[in-house]
Amino acid sequence: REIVSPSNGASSTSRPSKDPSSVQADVLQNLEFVVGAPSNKIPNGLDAKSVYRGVAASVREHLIDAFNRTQDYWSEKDPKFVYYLSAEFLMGRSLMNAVQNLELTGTYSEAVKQLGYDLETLRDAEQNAALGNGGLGRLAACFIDSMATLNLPGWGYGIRYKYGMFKQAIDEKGYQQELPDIWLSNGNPWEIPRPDITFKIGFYGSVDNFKWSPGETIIAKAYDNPIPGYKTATVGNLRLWEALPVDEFDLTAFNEGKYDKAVEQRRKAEDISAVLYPNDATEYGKELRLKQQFFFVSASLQDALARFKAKHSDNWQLLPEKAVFQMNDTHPTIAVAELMRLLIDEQNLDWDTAWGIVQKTLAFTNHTVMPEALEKWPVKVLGKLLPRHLEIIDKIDSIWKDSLKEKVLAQVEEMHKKNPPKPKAAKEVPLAKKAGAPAVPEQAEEEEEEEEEDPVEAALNKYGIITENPWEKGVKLVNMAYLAVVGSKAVNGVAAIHSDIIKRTIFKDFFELTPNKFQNKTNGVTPRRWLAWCNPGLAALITETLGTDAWPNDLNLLTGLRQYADDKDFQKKWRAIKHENKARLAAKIKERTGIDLPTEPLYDIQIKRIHEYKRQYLNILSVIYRYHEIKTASPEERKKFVPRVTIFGGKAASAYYMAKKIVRLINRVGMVVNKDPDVKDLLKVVFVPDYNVDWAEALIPAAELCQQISTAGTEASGTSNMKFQMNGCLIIGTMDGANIEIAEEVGKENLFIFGMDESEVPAWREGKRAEWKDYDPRFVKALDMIKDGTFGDEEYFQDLADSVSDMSKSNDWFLVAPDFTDYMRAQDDVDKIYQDQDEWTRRSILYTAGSGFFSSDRTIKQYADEIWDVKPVPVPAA
Ligand code: CJB
Repeated sequence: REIVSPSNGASSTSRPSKDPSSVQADVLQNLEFVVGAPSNKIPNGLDAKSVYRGVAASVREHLIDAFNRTQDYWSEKDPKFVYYLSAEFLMGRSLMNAVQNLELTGTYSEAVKQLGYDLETLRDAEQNAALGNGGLGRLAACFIDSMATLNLPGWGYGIRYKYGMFKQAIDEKGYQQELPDIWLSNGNPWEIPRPDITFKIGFYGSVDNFKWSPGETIIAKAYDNPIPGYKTATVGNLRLWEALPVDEFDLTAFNEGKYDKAVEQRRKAEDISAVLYPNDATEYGKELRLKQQFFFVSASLQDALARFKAKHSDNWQLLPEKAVFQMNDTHPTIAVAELMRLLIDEQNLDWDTAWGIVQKTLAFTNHTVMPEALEKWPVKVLGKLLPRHLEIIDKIDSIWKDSLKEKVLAQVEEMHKKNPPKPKAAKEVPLAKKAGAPAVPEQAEEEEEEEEEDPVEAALNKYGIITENPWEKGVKLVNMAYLAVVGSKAVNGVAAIHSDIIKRTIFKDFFELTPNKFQNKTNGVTPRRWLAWCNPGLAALITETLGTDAWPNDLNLLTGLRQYADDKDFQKKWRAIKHENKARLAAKIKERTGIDLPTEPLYDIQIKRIHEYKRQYLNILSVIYRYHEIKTASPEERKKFVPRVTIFGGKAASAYYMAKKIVRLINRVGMVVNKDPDVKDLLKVVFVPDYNVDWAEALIPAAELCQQISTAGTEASGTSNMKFQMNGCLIIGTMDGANIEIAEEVGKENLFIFGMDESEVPAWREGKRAEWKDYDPRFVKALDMIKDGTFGDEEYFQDLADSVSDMSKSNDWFLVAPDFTDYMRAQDDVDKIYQDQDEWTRRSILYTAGSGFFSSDRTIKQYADEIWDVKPVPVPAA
């Protein structure tokens, strides 16, 4: 594999240094004048939340200063910009990340200490910005971190949701409860409201002679969130939009005493940026969701075009040299139609010119092949909300299909040559067609139509952006992924296997037409947040061992650790750090859940959204069997068990029936196992409630084994696998997503790989399963324990058990049963290797050493070079 070195070339800080006493004075000032704390209470009579706000306000000053310099410099240089359009940005907390990226950790720690606080405590006073569901949203956050670090002129664009990802509580029965995430309740010191930057966004209404008169108009207001790069003076921007009414208040209604009506417009507008839809990789299909998507896309495009126009007036041909918009999954793909509309209707370009520009300015990333995540909007819904856009999409669709006619015709003729169509039998003229006969019964006409379907039309339909819903006759859908593919200059998947699968499956016909459009960009994660900042012990050891602190900007330097993999002294230090991290995690778990955890066992962690395809179920079934084995073991046999702490974390979409059952099952198993005196310290099962970025930062450094066990072919990439790898955590997993590339970097023999691979899955689903009766007796036992009430609620869990064992009711689509045996074999290997701590540690070191490729700096550099054509513009140090 060719490794690109993404280093930004900086070897030391490009930031002004600060001394603790001036920072201290600054914090005190901010406590008084920004937080408004009474002076007699400063600094020692305040709660952590207030002090946090004072410290954050002080850090913000540094950010804003560098932010303004960056943005001014970029504006003056006028380079090409990338705009990352994403409905989700899962940022997590900002205080420590900002302090660390600004290289002010020592200064702030000292200053805060002198005031009688410690930075760690203040850190916990910050709310998590959870404006995303899972992998896709966190990826966007890692990407903007890398863009800033690599000095790439670019902004993220998204929605400033008032309520982020719901808070998850687990009730006493183990059931998931969803509570609102009121993340702005303590203010948000990291944003800069821009009341002067607003755009009008239209909805509904009618189109007359290509002119759209919206029936409803709202305002998008900008909030800028400075994104500090590391070891650079660059501070990038995440611009989020808030929806507001055009008129605050309906005065007439107010004066008439209709108070509710007076504020109705405000509420309706504000609804648009109110909540993040909590569905991960599942389509929602609600009009409000499309409204959200159009809202932020339109505001972002209008904003970027206004900036372009201010510099280049009407020279629109230049747009592709100055701007590129990356569409993060299907959520922002209405951009294809909106950019067309803005160019044609607002800037008066002709269709062909506009379309040429669009196809050079947009790019599209696909993140999943799960059919339920590929958004398709009913024509009715889209046409009502965005009538002009439907018209444009319709025209794109016809021109596109027309352009394929010749090709398709040739294909059909070729096919007919090989396979001549059977001559049609002469048909008797139906009664209904005879003169004077009564009207044709509908049924007869339909049959006739089907028979006479033009083969060219039929072949063209597979390319159709607007097609009939196969499940609902007469209902037409707009396939947003197809619209994006046709309207983009590049389409990419997010790991090698995934990019390959999309070419063979969901975009096969498109790939055959334009193979060069399709690319791979294997995901990555920022090594700052996910190694350097979250695992300070390991970071210090790495710096000391490599003799340089340059690795967070040039992660391939980690290969220098390989030579120490067998070094016993080094292994000892490595293990001690892991042990410290486990102890820290155990303390956090104790504080949050009351569960006491020993720190000697193997820490085995699965954290991700709860999904059938991610197979938390497979994991918990193996845990159940382990529990059974421990309980029935003789005293002699007990000694052979490798003690384990199994930890789960993740949220289930509120309407996802099976996922919620899985959450409950894991919790019920934990409740039974953790208090069973027969088990003692051999097994603990923990479900961490409200898993989020903050939890991940504590869990990942402490993990020794992580579960990446999706059904092969379903997990596009996975990104937690990369974070765990960086932190020296071994992987038990399938040959799926980026696991495959991790295995290439680390050596497949060092992972615990099991299960079917992607090529075997279709045959299994299509037929083999039907003949299969070889249920592993351990699998049967684990299911029996669920069904016999060992964990209570047996009726509630019945259909969960059936879903993988009763083929008359369900079909085990995600292959839990057939993969179980090999999974157990891999688990046995885990236990065996863990008993050899030197070998385990050797592997652990090799994981970290081989993680350089998975820095998001590498990913972003590839996007910049191979799709965006955006060049670094480093900002001169102040
Ligand atoms: N993904 O998080 C989401 N949400 C979606 O709606 C679709 C996909 C995930 O994106 C990650 C980033 O590319 C992938 O690593 C992950 O496999 C995929 O499920």
